Amino acid sequence: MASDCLFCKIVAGEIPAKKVYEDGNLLAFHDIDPKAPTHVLLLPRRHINSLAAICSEDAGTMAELICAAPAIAAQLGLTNGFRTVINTGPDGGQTVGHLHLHILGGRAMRWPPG
Ligand code: D5M
Repeated sequence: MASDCLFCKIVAGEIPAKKVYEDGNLLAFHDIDPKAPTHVLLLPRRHINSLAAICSEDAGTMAELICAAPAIAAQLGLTNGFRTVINTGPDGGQTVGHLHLHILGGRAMRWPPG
């Protein structure tokens, strides 16, 4: 756990979140500032700063993350599709330094993103 990490504090139960999925390695909860009717964040419990920080040892975790996303989207009723986003670094729009996958749905998404 990174002591100054918001999402590590959510993982530890120190900050509340509306959880939608959890297993031994992953946690998903509703985004506090949703950008779509459904907006969930899926993350590894273990602290990884960002996609730019992953290494080969994280391959299994990343596979679990990607595999869990469609199952969570289905659980949330996103039968007509969904958007997944990983913001990385300042120019990528990352504001919380704990790797997370956004799952957005419930409306048609536009392209390109802003
Ligand atoms: O996404 C970080 C996201 O984290 C952003 O959409 C808001 C969300 N957020 C921030 N604080 C909380 C809490 N406490 N609960 C739930 N969601 C939260 P990024 O890609 O880093 O910009």
